[in-house]
Amino acid sequence: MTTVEQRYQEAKATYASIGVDTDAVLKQLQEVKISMHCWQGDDVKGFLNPDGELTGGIMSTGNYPGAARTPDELRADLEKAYSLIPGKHKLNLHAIYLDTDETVDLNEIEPKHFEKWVVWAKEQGLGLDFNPTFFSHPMMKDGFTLSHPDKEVRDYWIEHGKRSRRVAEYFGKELGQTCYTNFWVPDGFKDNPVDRLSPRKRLMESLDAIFSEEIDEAYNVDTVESKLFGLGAEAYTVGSHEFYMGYGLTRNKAILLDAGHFHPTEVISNKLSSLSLFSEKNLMLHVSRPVRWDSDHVVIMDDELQDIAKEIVRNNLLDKTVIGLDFFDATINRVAAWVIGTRNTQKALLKAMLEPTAELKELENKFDFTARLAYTEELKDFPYADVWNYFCEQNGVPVGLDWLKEVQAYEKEILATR
Ligand code: RNT
Ligand code: ZN
Repeated sequence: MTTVEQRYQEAKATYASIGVDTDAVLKQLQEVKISMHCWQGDDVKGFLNPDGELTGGIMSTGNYPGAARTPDELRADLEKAYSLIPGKHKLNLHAIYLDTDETVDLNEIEPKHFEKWVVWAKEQGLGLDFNPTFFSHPMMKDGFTLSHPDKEVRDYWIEHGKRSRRVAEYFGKELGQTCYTNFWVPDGFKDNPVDRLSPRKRLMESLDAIFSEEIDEAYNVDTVESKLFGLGAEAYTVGSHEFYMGYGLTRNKAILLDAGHFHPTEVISNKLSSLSLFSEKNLMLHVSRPVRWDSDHVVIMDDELQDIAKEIVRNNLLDKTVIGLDFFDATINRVAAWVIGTRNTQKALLKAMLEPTAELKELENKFDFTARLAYTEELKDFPYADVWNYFCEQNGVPVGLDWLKEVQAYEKEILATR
């Protein structure tokens, strides 16, 4: 027996003493797919513009060496990251990550421009999710895309949205897994608008036009992502939370909550239960970490990450929630960023699964708040890390910090030569 297994056996007994079956928990964790985002690998630049400038709507900071410059480099980096993450997952692609020798604009993309990604995903046993790209493009005029007052601008982006859904349908068909296609639109004003209504009406109509094409939901499910404010759109974002909650619920679209898109003390963990009652569709998350004005720091094991995981697990929402990641830090090794954020998300789910939820709910129903507090506090010291390490060992990925050595070697051998 390895030390890791020995420690697992002890942890198993400890958890059994409070009625938790760790073997069953590990089976459950094995089933959870995380939709890991491609854009951490190259600071959201993509391959549409050769110089990969971020020209509006989104920004990443930092210049750590080794960013992927081509689809092949990005895939190599992704393979490295996935090899250090337990389980089988999905990759979340953005339209600007097309892989083709043709010069195509966003309103011209077709499934064939993403064929290499599909071939690779099949090889790797990965599913694919998708995102139309409504930023970093000359047709984003005055900070607006789908809600721009000029119809020509809106039509350009409507066409991009329609084509994106066809790419997603192709992913779903080819890979035999539903592709979740997320619509995030940065449109907004830096300063206080006079008319808050018209841009929202235009956004609503543009989205309706995009979604007018029927696509089998076995292949593609659309999700809509809100935001409170962005860089250069501090006063007003067209696609606010209320906008997309209304839109999603009336159009039967999935609602995506990004952990970094709300007021500084507002949390998405407290929203999942309510939304799950009213949304017929699955919920989708962008697990992220807000820091002051930024919404996209690497996910760490903070209270909100654990609360998100608890809400999903305690309310039996694992089958109703698509867990995506969204962060991009260009000041650290990008493969490490993926590994840290993805493993943390899985670890938080594991911690939540290792709770005797039924017993805790019973205490609460008896209004025994003393025992509830005693349990939830003591549980924090239970040996979840021994269960996690065993999960990693069982999945053939490095235990504890060992993954870092592999990333450092990869940096020396590959990333440093870029
Ligand atoms: C930006 C949104 C959005 C993007 C990706 C790249 O604030 O969170 O999800 O991060 O589309
Ligand atoms: Zn997001």
